[in-house]
Amino acid sequence: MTTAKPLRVGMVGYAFMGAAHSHAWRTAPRFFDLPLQPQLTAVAGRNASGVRAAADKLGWESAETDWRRLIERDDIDLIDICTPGNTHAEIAAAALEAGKHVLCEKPLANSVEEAERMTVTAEAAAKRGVFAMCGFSYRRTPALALAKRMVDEGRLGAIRHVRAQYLQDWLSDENAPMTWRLDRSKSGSGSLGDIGAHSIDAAQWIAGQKITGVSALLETFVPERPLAGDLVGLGGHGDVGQDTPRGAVTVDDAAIFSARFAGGAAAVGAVGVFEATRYALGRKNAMRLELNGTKASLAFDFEDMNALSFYDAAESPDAGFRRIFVTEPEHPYVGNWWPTGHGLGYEHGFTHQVVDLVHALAQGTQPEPSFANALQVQRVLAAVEASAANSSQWQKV
Ligand code: SOE
Repeated sequence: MTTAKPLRVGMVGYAFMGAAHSHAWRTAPRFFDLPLQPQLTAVAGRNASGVRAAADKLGWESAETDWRRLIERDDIDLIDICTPGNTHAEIAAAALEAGKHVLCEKPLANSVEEAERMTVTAEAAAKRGVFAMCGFSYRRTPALALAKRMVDEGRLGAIRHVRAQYLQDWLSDENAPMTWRLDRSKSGSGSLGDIGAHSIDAAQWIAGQKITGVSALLETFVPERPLAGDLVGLGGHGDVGQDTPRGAVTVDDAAIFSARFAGGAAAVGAVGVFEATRYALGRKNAMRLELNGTKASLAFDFEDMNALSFYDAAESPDAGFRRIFVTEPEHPYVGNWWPTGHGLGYEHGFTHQVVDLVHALAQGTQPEPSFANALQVQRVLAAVEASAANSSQWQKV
């Protein structure tokens, strides 16, 4: 039995992200020694039977049909926001003002203006010891955390190129149904904010440099989609016929941009290319990142997420890229799991996110990525949209 003080969590939303977060809250204290003991106190969702069933399935002690109840309850210390982007700003502000910590899914908001307000609120709350963090969970994939460590140790030298792709294919079928992810009023943008945001955050974090300007294009390949119930938001194909009514897709299907970076130790910043799409047939969740430095290169593909490819120019040139199997106990997060070679999965990133968040909260320090970090990503998203709307003209961030 742990003697750690409880951290009582209230989660809003219970679909794909809600399930991933629930798993993380349940699992983190079983594999990591945590200074606070997470408790799955309550989950909120609008549909009474749906949220009750989710509470039972995902392990929550109680269910509420209005997120405001979570804020009112004095047995909740942290609000975990797993809902579409259009709801983030209101929920986060209410929680922080009520003295509750916040974990908010990415992208932080649906506009820079909202993200700015959220950041102001979060920075004021932090002065009172109440903290907010944004859920860019890929930072906690061991291979990407190792990449960050290697860049910080100077093993790549100065970073010249950043090559980032996030490729999925679940929209390739033009009869895949409409989902909230394709409705700008709910999601803010399409591939760009949903998956491109992960690439932007990971690239900047690992390279230790910030994007200063972009030239972009966006495309929507399928402008209308069948309105045929999709619960998880990832397309599941229902019964779609010629008569099925169709709804307008109001977001980008694909986003492509080039970027300049600055900051860090390098005199000349890196240049980058980014691509995010849900139409890359055969690529299911290929979140790829390659960095070329003056001394070495690193490459990662989430479809082979336990590995990192490393080329060191100091080794013999014909050694080529070597594969680091990121399953050794000295690799980030890995030592708390299985014996060498057994590998981790998608859900572990969320568990590690909880671990890092809980440690920061116990120490009274700002967890990262902060809302300010996520606001900066939001500014890049906005610059990409502005450039694309203006014939790819260079747009400063
Ligand atoms: C859906 O496109 C999605 O689940 C994103 O919303 C997640 O953030 C990413 O991890 C995988 O793809």
